[in-house]
Amino acid sequence: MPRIYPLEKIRDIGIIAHISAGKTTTSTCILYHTGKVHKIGTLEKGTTPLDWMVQSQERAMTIMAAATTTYWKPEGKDEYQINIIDTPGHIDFTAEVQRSLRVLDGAVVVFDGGAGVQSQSETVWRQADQFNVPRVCFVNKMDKVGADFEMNLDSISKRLTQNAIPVQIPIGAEENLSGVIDLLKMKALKFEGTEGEILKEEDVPEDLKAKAQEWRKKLIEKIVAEDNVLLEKYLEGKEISIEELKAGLRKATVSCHLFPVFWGSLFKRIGVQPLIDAIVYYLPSPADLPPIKGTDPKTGKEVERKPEDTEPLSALAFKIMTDPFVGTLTFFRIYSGHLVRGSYVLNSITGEKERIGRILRMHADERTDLEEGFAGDILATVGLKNTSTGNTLCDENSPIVLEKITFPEPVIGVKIEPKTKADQEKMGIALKKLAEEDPTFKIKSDLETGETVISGMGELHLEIIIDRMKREFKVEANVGRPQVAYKETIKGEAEAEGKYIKQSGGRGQYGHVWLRVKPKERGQGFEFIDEIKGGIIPREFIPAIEKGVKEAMDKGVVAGYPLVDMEAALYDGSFHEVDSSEVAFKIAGSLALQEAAKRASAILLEPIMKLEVIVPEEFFGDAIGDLSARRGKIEETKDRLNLKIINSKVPLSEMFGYATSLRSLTEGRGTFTMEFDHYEEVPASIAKEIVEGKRK
Ligand SMILES: Nc1nc2c(ncn2[C@@H]2O[C@H](COP(=O)(O)OP(=O)(O)OP(=O)(O)O)[C@@H](O)[C@H]2O)c(=O)[nH]1
Ligand SMILES: [Mg+2]
Repeated sequence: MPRIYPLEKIRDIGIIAHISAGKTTTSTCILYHTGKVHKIGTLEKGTTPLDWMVQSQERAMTIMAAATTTYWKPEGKDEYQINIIDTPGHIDFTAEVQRSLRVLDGAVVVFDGGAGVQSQSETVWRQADQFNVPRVCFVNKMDKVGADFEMNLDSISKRLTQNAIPVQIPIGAEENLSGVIDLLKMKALKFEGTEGEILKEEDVPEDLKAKAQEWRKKLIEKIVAEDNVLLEKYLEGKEISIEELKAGLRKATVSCHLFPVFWGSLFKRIGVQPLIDAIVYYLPSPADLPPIKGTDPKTGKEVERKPEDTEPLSALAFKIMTDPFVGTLTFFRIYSGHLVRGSYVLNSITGEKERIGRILRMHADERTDLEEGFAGDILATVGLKNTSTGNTLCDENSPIVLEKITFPEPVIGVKIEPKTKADQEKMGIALKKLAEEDPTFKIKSDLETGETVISGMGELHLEIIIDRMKREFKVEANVGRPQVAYKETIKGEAEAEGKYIKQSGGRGQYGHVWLRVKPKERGQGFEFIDEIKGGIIPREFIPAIEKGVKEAMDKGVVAGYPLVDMEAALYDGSFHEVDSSEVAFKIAGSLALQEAAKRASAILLEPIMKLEVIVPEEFFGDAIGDLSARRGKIEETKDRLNLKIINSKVPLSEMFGYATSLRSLTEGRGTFTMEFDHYEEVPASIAKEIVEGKRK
């Protein structure tokens, strides 16, 4: 069966933004106007099919990204297929944004028009930069008090890019917002009917003519500057048609040189249809992108796949989800080739073959079975046994490994303890399933103490995991207080010997090694270097030594936190013909590492968070004072209307309970967002308290 929509008529896009900017509302309005859903709902949170998780509905926020597909026919064009992923804004779920951006070709960045660029909009913008994802901007909530055209543009150009360019200007603002002016057509657009479904084109209002002309000129100048043919025409004073301008803007947007800006208010149902047109007009189709690069797992050489159905299959599994009804769902994006139901594909990371029993097109938590999938499709399948997030699925005759997805490390943990013996077993299974879904969720069980610590991106992240464990897996557990995921590292270089020798009658034990440790840069991880020459230690014992070293690193030497960012070189030692064993060398490796790390001035590291606090002016002093008491370093303060915005860096350990404290400090009017920034050395006096167990 051939494909229905040619590649040029497909869009794979994500909706990204700061928390609560209106991403899910944007997605829902798009689904409404394209006929995929039949009501927008009250716009109250928790009523859209996209936020289907109970945890989402209760907390009124998106937690998991939702994939859906819809169709749109712009005026005078054929119908297009738009695959949309609505992402969460809360930073605890940043992995959902990260993996979505990895497989999407374009994004709509939604802004809260009353607030300008907010901190997490900046974060997702940088994430999109990293993946080179073309974007259009949608400034929503232009009905809100303080919503202002210039303020928003100014904030975009200061915080994100100088290359954002309005393609519309709003008509009025705040409660007087009544539509937008299309600067290419030079027409006023009005949205009538209960859901804004009746789109009317009118003349540009007299009082906005000059402003519209001025911005049209800026828009045209930006577009022609990106295209030599258009530039020549422009300089010669020749007429450039709207179609030519659109084509020019499309090219510049696809190459991330320009970012078109649209305006509206979903609350007033203003601006949706032109935004859907913009997705089609300006964001890339899979055919606009360069071939995807990967490596041949056999030769390690770089290989490419063109986005065509006739190429060998290459697809990236970007998300795993446990569905109580169908089992494990694996979401994937097909980059090249096509996939038939019932066929086998190679997982080029595990080297195993997987059967594609079903091919599903997802609409949030609903699904439709398909017979085939094609290049450019975002689909799911069920029952894959051995495929995890970031694995490549491909044609076994033309294997390829696509670039993996990288995720941030957890910074916060809690101890959990099953309530009963029955819970204990179920808890193990539940945690394993949840960790398969979520690469930013980690489990650590200490065999000696029997303790389990789960760690993640923030308090909310762990709260959701524990809630899902209870509801979906029926596991009851006692949960400890959140604790910081400290790490340890070394500041200097040192050498140390590790000896494990027991030779008193019968077969003894003999392991003896010398290690040299050196610090590595932050984030560089661990490296084991084998410098043994001439069989001073036989080859077969070296992996055991490395294992011993790694086990010791996991336990740490300062306060029981894992050692990171260092190298350990094995450069000397000795062995005994009869008494040497893997076990003895493992213990020797572990002893040597512990001693070497202690000699190399081991220290504690703590996560430092980037914090943005917004408070009414009158609470500014108190908020600053409170941050200083929390060891915060203020980096910048700004004014917006009668609000103060404070940007700072604060250790995570000082931030527990901050929400409550800010609320009482500001009579409930302060807000904040926080995200992990980097690890830093814990000041000596505080490190001492942690080591002595005095600090909770
Ligand atoms: N005033 C006003 N409020 C709006 C508008 N659009 C959406 N909202 C409200 O903003 C809130 C957030 O909307 P959502 O669409 O859930 O935001 P989101 O970006 O998906 O939020 P997260 O997924 O939790 O990050 C809801 O209460 C909406 O009713 C608008 O145009 N004007
Ligand atoms: Mg949402």
